[in-house]
Amino acid sequence: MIPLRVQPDRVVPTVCPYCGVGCRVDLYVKDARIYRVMAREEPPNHGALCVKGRFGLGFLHHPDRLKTPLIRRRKGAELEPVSWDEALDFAAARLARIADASGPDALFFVSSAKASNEENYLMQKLARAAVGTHNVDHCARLCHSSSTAALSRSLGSAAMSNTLEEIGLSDVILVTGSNTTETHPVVGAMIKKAARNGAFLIVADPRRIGLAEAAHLWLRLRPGSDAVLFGAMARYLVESGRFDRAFVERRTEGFDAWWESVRDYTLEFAEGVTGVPAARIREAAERYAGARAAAIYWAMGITQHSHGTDNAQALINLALIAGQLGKPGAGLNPLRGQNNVQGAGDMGALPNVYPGYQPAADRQVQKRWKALWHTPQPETPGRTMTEAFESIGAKDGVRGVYLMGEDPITSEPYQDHVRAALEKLDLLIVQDILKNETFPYADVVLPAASFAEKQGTFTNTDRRVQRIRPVFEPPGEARPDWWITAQLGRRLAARTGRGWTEGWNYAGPEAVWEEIRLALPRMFGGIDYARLEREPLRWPCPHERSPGVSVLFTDRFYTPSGKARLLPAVWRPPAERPGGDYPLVLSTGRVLYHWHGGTLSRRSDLERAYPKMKVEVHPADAERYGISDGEPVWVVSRRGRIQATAWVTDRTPEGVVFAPFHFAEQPANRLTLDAYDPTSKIPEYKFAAVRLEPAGHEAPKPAGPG
Ligand SMILES: Nc1nc2c(c(=O)[nH]1)N[C@H]1C(S)=C(S)[C@@H](COP(=O)(O)OP(=O)(O)OC[C@H]3O[C@@H](n4cnc5c(=O)[nH]c(N)nc54)[C@H](O)[C@@H]3O)O[C@H]1N2
Ligand SMILES: Nc1nc2c(c(=O)[nH]1)N[C@H]1C(S)=C(S)[C@@H](COP(=O)(O)OP(=O)(O)OC[C@H]3O[C@@H](n4cnc5c(=O)[nH]c(N)nc54)[C@H](O)[C@@H]3O)O[C@H]1N2
Ligand code: SF4
Ligand SMILES: [Mo]
Repeated sequence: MIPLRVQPDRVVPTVCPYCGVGCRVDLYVKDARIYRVMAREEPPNHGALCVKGRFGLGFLHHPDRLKTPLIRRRKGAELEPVSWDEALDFAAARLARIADASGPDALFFVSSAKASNEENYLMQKLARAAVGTHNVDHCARLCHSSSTAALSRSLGSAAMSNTLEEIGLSDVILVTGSNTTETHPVVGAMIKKAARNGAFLIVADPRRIGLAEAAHLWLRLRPGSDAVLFGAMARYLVESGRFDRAFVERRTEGFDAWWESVRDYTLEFAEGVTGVPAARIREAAERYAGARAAAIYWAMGITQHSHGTDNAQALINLALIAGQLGKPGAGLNPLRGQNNVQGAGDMGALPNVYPGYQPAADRQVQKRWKALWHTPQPETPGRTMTEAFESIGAKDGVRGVYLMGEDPITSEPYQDHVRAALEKLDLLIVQDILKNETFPYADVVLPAASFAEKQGTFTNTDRRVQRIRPVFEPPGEARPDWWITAQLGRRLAARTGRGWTEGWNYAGPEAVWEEIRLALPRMFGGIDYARLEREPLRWPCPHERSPGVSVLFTDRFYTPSGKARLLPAVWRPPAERPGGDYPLVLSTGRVLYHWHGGTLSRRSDLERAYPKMKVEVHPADAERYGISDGEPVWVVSRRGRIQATAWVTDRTPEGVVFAPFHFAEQPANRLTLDAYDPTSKIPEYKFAAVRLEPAGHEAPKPAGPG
């Protein structure tokens, strides 16, 4: 510990690397170590930070940082340290060998929402230009893919329609499926403040989360029943004449088919399915539609279901029916999770779109990218990440995976399946800053520089592009992701004959950004590094004098017709229902102090603040199954079991067990199932059938099929 009075060697302004709020921070550095993190007095955080930004950066100096390139020459051999040249040659040769033998679609590229815009751009360029496949994706597949699927088809743009600065302008705020005070804490605090200052706060969440305590109206719906809840609200508004008729007539299409889909969703029907009293659903609808400006914020409670796209669609339909779009303080606002998940999508790290969300299957679009990259383009869209993992081992399946900043062992559902799949791969490249849980499966390890060791840009949840800056040198031989991917790009371009090795000679991230600007002038034409040095800018920002657009859709939607599409959103039950030996519902998610599989947060001071995995069990269920508060308990599903400490609390509703997925030794994803939403391919992380058994007496029955 360095005392607080110490004189820093330097103070570096940058961006917190954890969540999509994108808080701006000053890092105080002494002897190449960060000893203090201070919030900057500017948007988006205005002097506020959460514990992760403040105390969570210890991972930068952890002994598990990767410092040397490693290769495994044969399956079964040990990983051995090699030079960069040897590692890159080896990786490129192995990638090319698979592409030659089985075609470019036998390779899959996982980009990273923790890496910069420039790095995501290069990863998808590698797949499309140097290899010749659209097989590229990132963690949004596991996250907001349901929101983006529904928003793009309905509105023509999937980003937040409004901005965090507008929270104070809303007179009603509806938050659903977002544990905001723990997962976007600075936004959670802004929403609480707005509620104290007169905004009416509606929270729809099964758990008594922090915002439920602060809400004026809490709708404690049953997990998985959202499409009925929001469908019934919209239906009631139309039926009672409280909807925005002018908005619906002028700015939307598809009313009739939508109306047909919610015909049965009366308030009474909704009460039966959701468990929320009809009068409360009615009040929520009236408040929301009656507001001058009402905003909806949502996250994983909506999206991570086998019917996540319908859930998100139900929210969109509600906003359109109530005319709560295209004005300050209103809007549809998916809170994006990772620091640069917005950017990873913007940069086209997705199998169905190029950068700027240009459709990958469109011949005209392909032609434009061919001209920019001087390389023929693959014609058919690629696989999603979840489909790619499912395909491993199958005849036409994926044989080689290049992972940048992603840890599938802890983050994908049904861990036993993921392990088996990774073992079947002919090639796994892991490019990461730390030894994560997937590291042992790697055939090539490429040590990356962290956010504090490189230049680049991140785009936060409200479309704000912000610069990061190097604080110190990367450890050992670690190099920035952009450098590594460009090195592989040049080698692959030479080997695969997909020409144009010059397209990989970048002087640095700024040169990559200039290529992005050139390709996407309407989104980023006005954003350059020099301007970003003075001010963060929001896209769309088409020219040098544009300050960037805050409120989207003020006069038109980004669909071909300019109108928003109301689309049917039908409720379907979850894939696996509780009953028999598995009578309870498992819901997985997050706690304030930890991050995903724990790779970052558990290698920092946060580990001391929250050292033990706790599962929330309702008192009635605890009584029924003989579970005591603070005692160990087995959580058992059809796929496996884990042991954790029981937290007996009515935070979680009766019949529902909540487990965080941050503890790799007790992986919640050993329990989850691989059921996916048919449109977005997102896994059903928020609903699986489990049972509880007190631990310590006897080992539970082994989990088997059925
Ligand atoms: N501390 C911390 N913060 C994070 C992260 C982290 O790992 N740790 N990860 C980041 C990332 S990538 C993301 S995507 C975000 C996620 O942010 P959140 O989505 O807020 O995180 P979850 O814990 O998954 O919370 C989901 C919420 O949905 C509720 N829920 C569960 N089932 C249902 C349902 O059927 N309907 C409704 N309406 N609600 C339901 C849960 O009770 C919970 O309140 O957080 C980001 N911020
Ligand atoms: N059961 C369950 N599972 C879930 C979820 C859930 O709610 N429940 N949520 C899902 C969601 S929303 C998400 S977003 C995913 C998250 O899943 P992942 O994206 O796999 O999770 P992270 O731990 O954030 O992994 C990021 C990796 O990036 C590395 N990294 C950090 N910075 C850099 C960098 O600059 N360069 C490189 N190369 N690597 C870097 C970290 O060391 C880490 O290994 O989990 C999903 N899984
Ligand atoms: S709210 Fe998000 S961006 Fe801000 S300090 Fe916390 S983790 Fe970092
Ligand atoms: Mo996420």
